[in-house]
Amino acid sequence: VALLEEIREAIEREQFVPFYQPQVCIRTGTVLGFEALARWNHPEKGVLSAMAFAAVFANHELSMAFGRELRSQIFRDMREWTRLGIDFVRVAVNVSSAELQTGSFAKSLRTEMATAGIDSHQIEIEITEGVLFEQNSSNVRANLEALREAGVPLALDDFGTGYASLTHLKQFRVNVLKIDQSFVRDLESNTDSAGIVSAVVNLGRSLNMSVVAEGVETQAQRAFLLSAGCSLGQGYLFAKPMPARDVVTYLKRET
Ligand code: G
Ligand code: G
Ligand code: MN
Ligand code: NA
Repeated sequence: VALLEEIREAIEREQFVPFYQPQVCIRTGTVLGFEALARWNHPEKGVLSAMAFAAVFANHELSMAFGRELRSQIFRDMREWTRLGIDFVRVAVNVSSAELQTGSFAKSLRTEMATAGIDSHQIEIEITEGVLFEQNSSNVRANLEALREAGVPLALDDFGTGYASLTHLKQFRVNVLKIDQSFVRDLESNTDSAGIVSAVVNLGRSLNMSVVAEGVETQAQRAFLLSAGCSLGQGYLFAKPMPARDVVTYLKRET
């Protein structure tokens, strides 16, 4: 309860900020987009990652307030990049299960986007497999359906670690599969992981979905992914998540 109270205050004080991690073309290194990852700019403890405030994602009311506040900053950053003439393609935004279970989520998101002047093709909603099995699944379904109708792409995070079946991929019309970093991590030492990665890449290709490999840290992993036909990668090999002010310099260095 003390932590939730602290988080509530931190939202009001705008202590939560988005960091951005590039998603790149594995072959050429071209930046095609970013994933926004929340960080807590804690006045005493410094910059904290999501583990320190995961409690927020289990609380429906706080989760909505948190998401709204974070997206307002993300959309502001995106507008600024556009103003500077930067082609960033799109930003993937993580959405919690609590948000998707809230009936008003899709409508609220569309209002935020309209207010900020953000088009549906400029963002992507990232959800974890577990979301597809939530208790309040009728709200989840309705929200995902409304977002699909609005043209907002859907990415399935941590793919392969949960229970999502091929039927779910079809039913929820997932656009992007993100291969969990646990499979990428031991690509070189574990033939099962290598097999799983190859299979997911082929699955994505057959179903006309993009596939993003997460947690790419070494050139050897990159080479394997390239030979497996995986087109997109994200990980420390390319760049760590960075604050908005570093994105512009990073993109200038890239070109
Ligand atoms: O960057 P980090 O290791 O802290 O991220 C861990 C996890 O926290 C991510 O995989 C993601 O699921 C979650 N996360 C990070 N930022 C956000 C956010 O803004 N909203 C939601 N719902 N989850 C986030
Ligand atoms: O949303 P998701 O759970 O996928 O969040 C990804 C998490 O993984 C973030 O916390 C991010 O900081 C972290 N991350 C991103 N790239 C790498 C990487 O190359 N190696 C490791 N170990 N973690 C990474
Ligand atoms: Mn994610
Ligand atoms: Na992930």
